[in-house]
Amino acid sequence: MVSPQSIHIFCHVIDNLGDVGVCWRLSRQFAHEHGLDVTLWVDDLFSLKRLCKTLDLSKDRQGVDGVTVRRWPQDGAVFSPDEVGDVVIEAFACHLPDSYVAAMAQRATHNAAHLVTTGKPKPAWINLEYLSAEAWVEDCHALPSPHTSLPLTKYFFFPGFTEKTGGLILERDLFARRDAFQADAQAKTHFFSELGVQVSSDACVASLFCYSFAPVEDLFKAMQVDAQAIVCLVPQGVASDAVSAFLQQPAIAGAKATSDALTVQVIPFVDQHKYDQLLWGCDINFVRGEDSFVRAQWAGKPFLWQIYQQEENVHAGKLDAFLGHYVDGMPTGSALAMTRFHLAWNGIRDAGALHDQWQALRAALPVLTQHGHDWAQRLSQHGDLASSLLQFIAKIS
Ligand code: TRH
Repeated sequence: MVSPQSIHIFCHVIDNLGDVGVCWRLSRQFAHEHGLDVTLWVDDLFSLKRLCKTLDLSKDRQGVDGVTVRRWPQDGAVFSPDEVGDVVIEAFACHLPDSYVAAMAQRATHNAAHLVTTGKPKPAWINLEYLSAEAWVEDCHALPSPHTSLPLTKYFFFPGFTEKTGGLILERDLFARRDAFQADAQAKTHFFSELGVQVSSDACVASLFCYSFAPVEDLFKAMQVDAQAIVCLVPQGVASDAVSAFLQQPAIAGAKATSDALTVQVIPFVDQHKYDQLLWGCDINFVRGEDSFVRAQWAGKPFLWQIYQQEENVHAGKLDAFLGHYVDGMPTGSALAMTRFHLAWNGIRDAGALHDQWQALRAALPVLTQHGHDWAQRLSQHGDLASSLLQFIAKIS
């Protein structure tokens, strides 16, 4: 068996930032921790630039943070067998260009005859799936799907929360960096002041990342009558209508207003590295989609998740499956508070009840804080997605 030297990841941005967020994080991890030659093919460089500020939008091909970032191949692009990656990851069933698949098949055919001379393995083809805590994921994880006409097999690889899945993206040094940051009051103050935020130590600090249709107005009303001062930090561009209605001014970085117990402040939309620090530095985090949802779990803090909505309410089952895992072992009152808030926040139950759910959640915060820390530790025992992928590839090669 020849170990893979190169990985090509293909990412089609459907909407928002989760697809490219996951691919960018994984690309860097393969390059930094596994020494692989990584190429990330993306069809929307603009979205990637929001997470990676140094990206040059004018370039079709560039090296960024140890990764070669390439614009999605143009129609009619032709590839030679040597140009394809030893590992090819098709993120979220994005459909690889036909000419690229043809080159993979050529490599596979050549390979049978020339393995010793070319020294390149048959390409391993992985479809990386979306994250879900539903039970069926374990049954579908790692299933093969042979190509109908070419000598290639694609494998379905599912991230997940159990040992029978591919695990979650987790960098080797993440917990060490998180712990150092959280233990260093000066680093925290410096980080926040760079964002233009001054927080007094007796305030509860929240970060808010959600979809525009989240019941933000109800949340702000609930926070306004909180017994403790709350500072809610909102990256620019998030829930702008509700935020500017509260602020009575455009929701741009630096804008800030206080009403009763609640201060809302707009902060810049930061890169992924700083976004991790934001999650580590806050007392509670509102997150959404897939990647911020996972990062909030690694932050080891209480978090509230707005799940990506799907047709026919499919997301309600996914939310339920996750909460089932998450609240397992929690004291009943805190588990109920966590579950009920999520149902209201996700519009599965009347959002008008958010005020009461917020009060209950606040009361449960000490328990949720301890639980968040323990959960992150426990989850990390399942191994990380990048390592699981490489182990799996070694097995199928
Ligand atoms: O943006 P999302 O909603 O993304 C997705 C996509 O919609 C996708 O199509 C869908 O299938 C998936 O959700 C479930 O949420 P997510 O996944 O959290 O991605 C946001 C990315 O933005 C994540 O990598 C974190 C990053 N981010 C920053 O880097 N800086 C910031 O300031 C903020 C707020 C986020």
